[in-house]
Amino acid sequence: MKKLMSLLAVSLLAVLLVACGGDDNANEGQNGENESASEGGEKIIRAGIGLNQNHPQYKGLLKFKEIVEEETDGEITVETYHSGQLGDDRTMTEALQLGTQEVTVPSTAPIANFVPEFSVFDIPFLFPSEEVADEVLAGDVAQDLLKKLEEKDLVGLAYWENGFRDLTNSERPVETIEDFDGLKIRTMENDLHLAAFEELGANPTPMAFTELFTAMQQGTVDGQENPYATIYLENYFEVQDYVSDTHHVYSPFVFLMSKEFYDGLSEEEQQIVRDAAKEAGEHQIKLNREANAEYLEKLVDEGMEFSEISDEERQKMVDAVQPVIEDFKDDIGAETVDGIMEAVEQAQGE
Ligand code: TK8
Repeated sequence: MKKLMSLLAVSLLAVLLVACGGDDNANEGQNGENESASEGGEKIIRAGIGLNQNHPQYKGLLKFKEIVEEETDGEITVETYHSGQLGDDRTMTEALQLGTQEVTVPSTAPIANFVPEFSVFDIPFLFPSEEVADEVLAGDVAQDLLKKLEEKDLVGLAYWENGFRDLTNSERPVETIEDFDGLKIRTMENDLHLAAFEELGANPTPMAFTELFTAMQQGTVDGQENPYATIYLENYFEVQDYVSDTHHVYSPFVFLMSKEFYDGLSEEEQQIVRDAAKEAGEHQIKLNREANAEYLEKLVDEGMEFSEISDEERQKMVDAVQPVIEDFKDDIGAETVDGIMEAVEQAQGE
């Protein structure tokens, strides 16, 4: 019922936006009627993300725009929107399903609300390194997961990178598992994330990314977890005092396209957007890794206190969250969990 209500709300919002011309980019066809972006003449891709214009994710979107407009000689135009201008991850993903938006690039965690198997990437401490993550995401199990999106009117064109997630808070340094005790931590809207932070002793709250800064500013939550690039570029150092290198989850992004729009493209155009999403993803991942490497130092320069998690303490966290993996294995799908775990072992072994 809740899902139906939110879909109805999104549909009403979409109708209102288009009806009152809320966006001067509305796709007016020749006869002034609104039509889906891939019908009629010029095709328009409305590409929206939650992070701001300084983040490597937006630079990846600009790269996608550059490639697609060049390769199609302007037949396809890409409009880029950042900072949640078109809504939060779940709202934008629903807009793709409705055909009122064409591209968004959420973390895999909120995608799990549409395709539960994607929660496999939320298993804490799954990936030991970026290199192993690269290998596994390029492998059959992860690539097959993208195909499952089509059952939900979505096309997954490529994996991009959000990165290793680290904890910040405004209450105390977090160096041991005991330090999590009672901390009000915002998590992404994903049941596995929620359960994992409960096992660590925190008091987690699921929340859309667009509400996070205000919630920290008002003290509704004590802390959050995201890669250093997001923590720095979203200015979380203004409302958070402590940062710890928990590295508890590696989050991929998925470059999503509306299936309605994708199916309306010619075969050549479909290949162009696929290739562009992959090439722009390589560019985004390179920028993201450069950013994450330098931004911890900048966070300390901005006055945050950094706490390093020892191997011994991290092992206690790994042990504490093990029951969550068993609890969620059926929800995710045992075949997917076992397949990804085997892929990780294989990538580590090489
Ligand atoms: C941005 C989000 C963000 C994610 C989160 O739209 O929600 O904390 O890590 O990157 O997708």
